[in-house]
Amino acid sequence: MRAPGKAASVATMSARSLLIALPNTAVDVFAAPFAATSPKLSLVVHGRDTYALENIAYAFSFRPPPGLLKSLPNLRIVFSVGAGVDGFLADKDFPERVPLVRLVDHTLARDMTHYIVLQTLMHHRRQRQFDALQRERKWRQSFPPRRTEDTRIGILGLGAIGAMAGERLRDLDFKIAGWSRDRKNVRGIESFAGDGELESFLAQTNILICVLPLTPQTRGILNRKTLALLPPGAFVINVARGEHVVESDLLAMIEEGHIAGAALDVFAKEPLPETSLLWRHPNVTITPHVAALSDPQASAQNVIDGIARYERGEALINVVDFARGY
Ligand code: OXD
Repeated sequence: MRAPGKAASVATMSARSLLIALPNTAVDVFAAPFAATSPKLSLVVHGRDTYALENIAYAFSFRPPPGLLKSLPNLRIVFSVGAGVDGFLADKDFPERVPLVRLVDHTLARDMTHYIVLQTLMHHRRQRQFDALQRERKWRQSFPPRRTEDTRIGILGLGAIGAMAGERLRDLDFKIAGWSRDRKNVRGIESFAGDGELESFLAQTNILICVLPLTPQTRGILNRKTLALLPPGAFVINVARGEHVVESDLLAMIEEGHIAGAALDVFAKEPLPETSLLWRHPNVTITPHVAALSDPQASAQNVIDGIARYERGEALINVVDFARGY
């Protein structure tokens, strides 16, 4: 069998080829580390190389074209370039017999934490308001200070990223709580768990940070009903997926004054359409899905380590549980 495609070259075949299925702009940067660290692994690029479907043992992707993975009869492992795996779960034909390994990486959690701390402090220290005053050359010290000890930060999702961000913000003296599916034990972070505790978690949160995986249970979790549970003046930071937020509800609640504003790195539709009202809202900070970019070296190493484990007959780590969706 031959894969359809532009077929610019015929890659060297081997029964253990790694198929890279990424947008053209990302291929070179994510393929380069393999040549340096694992020169014997034969790489083929979907849409560029012609390859025999049966020769592909491993795949490396983020949002694979639907049905592509199913067409690979000897596929052994699928590796995600990034932390979020919703792009794979969206493929109804994902071959569930094949383990999907996600990226759990210190640099990713650290960079995400930088973004979260940055946006938290920008809001907490009213930096946007001072920026506006600077533009008008106005010296005004009258904004009432916010007391750090009285500011409660709530983190939706207490995995590797949520826990690291929570720990750093805890060390800055904020009061931190986290909400997750199962109860978590992180020093100095109050743990709320399950649907039954979402309401009390939200009711005490002044700055809400979303780092949840996108699953059918978490899609649209921030909507008019849940946002209304936040205390008046709450601020929302979303670094997870745009689909966690019902954008029109968030915008309406900012307009109504119940929500003070938001810092958003992810959107239901990306790139965010020019017509979106979010772009111009003075209380909304927008970044183009850059809170943390997967480090190509770390992502390639995750693949190389996973393949080595598999070939030594060892259990894989960070395998996605399809029932939970992460
Ligand atoms: C990720 C992302 O999930 O880049 O890694 O959004």
